[in-house]
Amino acid sequence: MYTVYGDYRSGNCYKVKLMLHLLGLEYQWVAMDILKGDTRQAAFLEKNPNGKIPVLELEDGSCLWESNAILNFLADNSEFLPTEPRLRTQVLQWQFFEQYSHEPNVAVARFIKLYQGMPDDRRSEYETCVELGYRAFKVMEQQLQRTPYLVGEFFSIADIALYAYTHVADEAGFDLAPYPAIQAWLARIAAHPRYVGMHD
Ligand SMILES: N[C@@H](CCC(=O)N[C@@H](CS)C(=O)NCC(=O)O)C(=O)O
Repeated sequence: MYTVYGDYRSGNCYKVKLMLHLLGLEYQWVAMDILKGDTRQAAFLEKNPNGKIPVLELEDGSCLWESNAILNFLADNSEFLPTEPRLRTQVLQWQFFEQYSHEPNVAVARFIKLYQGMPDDRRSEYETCVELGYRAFKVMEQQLQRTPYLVGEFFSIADIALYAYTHVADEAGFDLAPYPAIQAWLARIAAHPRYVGMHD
């Protein structure tokens, strides 16, 4: 059985939880609190020297970290990860986009607003994150106007990676009303029979 070290409020951790549910895999969840410094403890740094969650621990005790890498591991040989090279590369393309253009803006804006209560010394950084976050949503909207999922016709780990923080973008202060294709896509993912919510 897998063990996930994670925080229920974290979108990066939620990616792993959603993937495990969609695949119907059993796991145990070890709750971590980043605000209390759990990820800085020596025992945890043995699992991820970078001191970040999520971490997926396998039965033999080996650990995998970086949320999108974990998604690729779990989705191997499943319907959520195509084998055809061009499609598989498009999945990676969206996952790299998520880590470089989306998550550093949407998740950081959410952290500053929701976790930190918008301290004055981070307000200008927050505003930059919001501007760049909307830029990322525009890119997603353009794709989702054309195809039901980010990589064509099927639900993949590209969608899981980008769903995680997009579906809680309102908590970061974003308004997705001008992005109808993103809203329809969010509803499509949430309608999956094995879907699990972030706080379920
Ligand atoms: N690129 C990493 C980001 C992981 C990350 O930033 N995790 C946050 C929680 S969402 C964390 O562990 N923060 C604790 C810290 O940086 O001390 C991934 O996708 O897994």
